[in-house]
Amino acid sequence: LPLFERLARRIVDGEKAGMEADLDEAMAQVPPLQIINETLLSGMKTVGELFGSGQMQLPFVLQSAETMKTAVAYLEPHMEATDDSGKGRIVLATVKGDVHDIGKNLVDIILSNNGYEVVNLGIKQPISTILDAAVDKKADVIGMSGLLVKSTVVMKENLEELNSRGVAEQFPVLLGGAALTRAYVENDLTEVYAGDVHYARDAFEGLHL
Ligand code: B1M
Repeated sequence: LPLFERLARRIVDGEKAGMEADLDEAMAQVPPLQIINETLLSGMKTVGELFGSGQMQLPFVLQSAETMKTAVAYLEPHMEATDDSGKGRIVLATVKGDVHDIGKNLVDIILSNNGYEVVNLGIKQPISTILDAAVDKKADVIGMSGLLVKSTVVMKENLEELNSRGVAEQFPVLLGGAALTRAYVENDLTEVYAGDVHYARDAFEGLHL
């Protein structure tokens, strides 16, 4: 297969052996972020489709996810970072009950490389932990990620909890993840939350916001 198709195929097949050489070759042609966005994410998209249609079983999805993480970790030191720092601080987490973290970690990488301080709490984080960290670290923004449909409900509950704790005005919230839609966030969740709440389709929109 040609290089970029081969790299996407590696994500689908969960095939790490020899991947670094392919990534080096790809980086000689295009920037690392472009490799992630155009090649590796298209591999993950295929994985999602195969899994969703029952053609791929969970252990193989996990292998693909591990391969994706290895590739991103290899590319990250080669990404261009901006000189400016101290633009602001975000506490970032995958919500309670949800283990998906590849997208959240991409958001972390992109924000960190663009002058923001990211406090990445990891996966399955209850709102109490997220809020404690936001207060403790004096965060400017709370970011929540979730990929399961049930996570969209958790996000709504989380916003209600922030409201009832009286911190909505203090913490604007950024939300992202495959199960969310812009309409749900902008119509339903802005109704619920007394502070600012925004939807980011991808890590770059998150950065822009
Ligand atoms: Co899961 N999984 N999974 N999975 N998995 C999905 C989400 C699913 C859509 C697959 C499918 O059925 N087609 C489906 C959810 C269906 C639903 O809820 N209706 C699903 C399921 C069902 C499950 C399990 C329940 C399976 C099971 O156990 N039977 C289980 C859930 C366990 C749990 O969470 N409690 C499960 C487990 C797993 C693995 C562990 C095997 C693995 C995750 C490994 C990991 O993350 N460490 C996994 C994977 C890899 C996927 C798919 C295939 C790919 C997800 C991914 O990494 N995409 C996924 C299919 C899909 O999403 N279509 C699927 C790449 C990533 C870069 O995209 O995270 O969307 P994403 O991030 C994007 C944007 O959304 C945005 O930026 C990123 C791009 O720039 N973004 C933000 C994300 N967060 C943001 C936050 C922001 C801003 C932007 O600001 C704060």
